[in-house]
Amino acid sequence: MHQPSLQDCLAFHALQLHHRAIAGRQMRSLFADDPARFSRLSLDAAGLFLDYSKNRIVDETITLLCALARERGVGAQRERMFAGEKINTTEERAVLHVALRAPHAGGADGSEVGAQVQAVLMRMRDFSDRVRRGAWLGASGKALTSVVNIGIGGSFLGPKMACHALRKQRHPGLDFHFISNVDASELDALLPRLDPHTTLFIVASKTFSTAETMMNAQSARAWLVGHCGAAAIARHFVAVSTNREAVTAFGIDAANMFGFWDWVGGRYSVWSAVGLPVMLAIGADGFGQFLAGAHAMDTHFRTAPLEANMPVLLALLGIWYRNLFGCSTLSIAPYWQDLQYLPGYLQQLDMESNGKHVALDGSTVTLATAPVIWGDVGTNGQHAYFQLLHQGTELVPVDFITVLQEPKQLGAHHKALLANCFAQSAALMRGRTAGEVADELRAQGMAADRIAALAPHRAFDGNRPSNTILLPEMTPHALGALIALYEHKVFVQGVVWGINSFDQWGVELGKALAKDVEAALRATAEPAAAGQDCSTAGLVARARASAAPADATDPP
Ligand code: G6Q
Repeated sequence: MHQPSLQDCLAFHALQLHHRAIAGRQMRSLFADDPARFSRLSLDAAGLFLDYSKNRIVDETITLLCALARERGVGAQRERMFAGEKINTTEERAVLHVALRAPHAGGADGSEVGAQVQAVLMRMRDFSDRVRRGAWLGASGKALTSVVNIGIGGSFLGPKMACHALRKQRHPGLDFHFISNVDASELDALLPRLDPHTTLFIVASKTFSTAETMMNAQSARAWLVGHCGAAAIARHFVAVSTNREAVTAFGIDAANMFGFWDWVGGRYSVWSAVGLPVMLAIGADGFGQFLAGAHAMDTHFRTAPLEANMPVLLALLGIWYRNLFGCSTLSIAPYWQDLQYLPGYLQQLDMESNGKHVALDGSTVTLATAPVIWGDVGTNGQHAYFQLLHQGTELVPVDFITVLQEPKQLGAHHKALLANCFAQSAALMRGRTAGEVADELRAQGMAADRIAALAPHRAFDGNRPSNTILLPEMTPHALGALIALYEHKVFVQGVVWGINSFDQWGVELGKALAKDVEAALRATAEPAAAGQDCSTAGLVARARASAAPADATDPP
């Protein structure tokens, strides 16, 4: 299917002209001229509030951006996704994470998908209720108290982020751990702190073949069997996967496996059985609220006009900065400590989905696609990299995300947190002119020559854009809506860029090469360096020279 390149779109040309006309406008004066700017350039959806008034836009910008979305077929592609068409063309798969959160009465496409989803949810509910009530007993008859999720990438980032974000609503008798890295130090640090008689391992892997997960799962199994015997596996190991055969070959009974389907992409899978740790943490009803929040955002995304559609607006603003201003990164700044894993989660969601340079028809794209996504919680970032955001040579748009409701404990901190969040976006937008700096220093009695020397350093250009997203409370519903907001944002950008947001061939090459390198590292005889560049062969040789002799715990 050939689609004209983005650069050749009429709407894109119009945007380029518009950009030339308004890129120099100062947001400071746009605000001064228009007291209604905030109420016009903000909206509520699915319980979330978005303020996008601190962007370098005028009303016409939104009109032109929406025209671009129309010309690129965003509405039609959105319907194809909801209808379960195989829009992941390189893997010939449907993309139906929206069906995982569609209410009972059928899947998003009205087919048997909905019934399958509900059946797994019922089994998850039954299992998590039993664990939470202390009715699912370990092999020695004790209730379980520790949950260890072993998985990586999409089988790790979502559950970890959500369990942490909803930390205050977690079951008090269960603690949660997430093991992903093949680096032994993670597991090695955790296992001695666990009681094998009260630990549940969830091996989460869509394919059940991911090297890191399998190695960690084998080591965890050996540890459990060493303490409790092989029969204990049935009470202490469950699997989340699409690969029943591999799960049973590993030694986990299919009765203890929670399935999902190839139409759920790894980075879109927290709504599926991959969310089992989240359900264990907050209960089945809480997990239902998490799904309901996402569904509310799905409904908004599917029905709201583009001009008042939160994910569409976020996506188009991202395109405005990426393709017209040339911004190469987007910073995510949650002002809420429990959202500390959100930037990492969104990094995968966005960069693995839209970090592509090949269009759907196989041609090379002619304009930039996904920006680099990065960030950390506020206020920590303010005391570190925010310097560059305020005064550096890069224009870095920021998404500020915070929660309005004051926590029960240490409530006074919350106002300080909100104040910092709102002040940062104001400072980025407004800046401070050299004249204002000079006035201030003069009032402090500073000499004129010193003022002249200092003013350029202490002035801020401002005009640096940001969005602010407010959650009323940190509830499962609000978190579900927030994640779905970003999922659909990424989808819309992928459609505008004309790429496939749902494959990830870019991670394959490294995986394949790692197998050869690992074989060379493990070989007892000197490995032939055939096919390896001299750098890789040299590094392997150095590692072999310093390797300890294999011990009994090393896998063969
Ligand atoms: C996500 C990616 C990737 C994947 C991991 C784990 O969209 O495909 O992050 O989730 O590689 O894969 P498994 O779940 O198959 O172990």
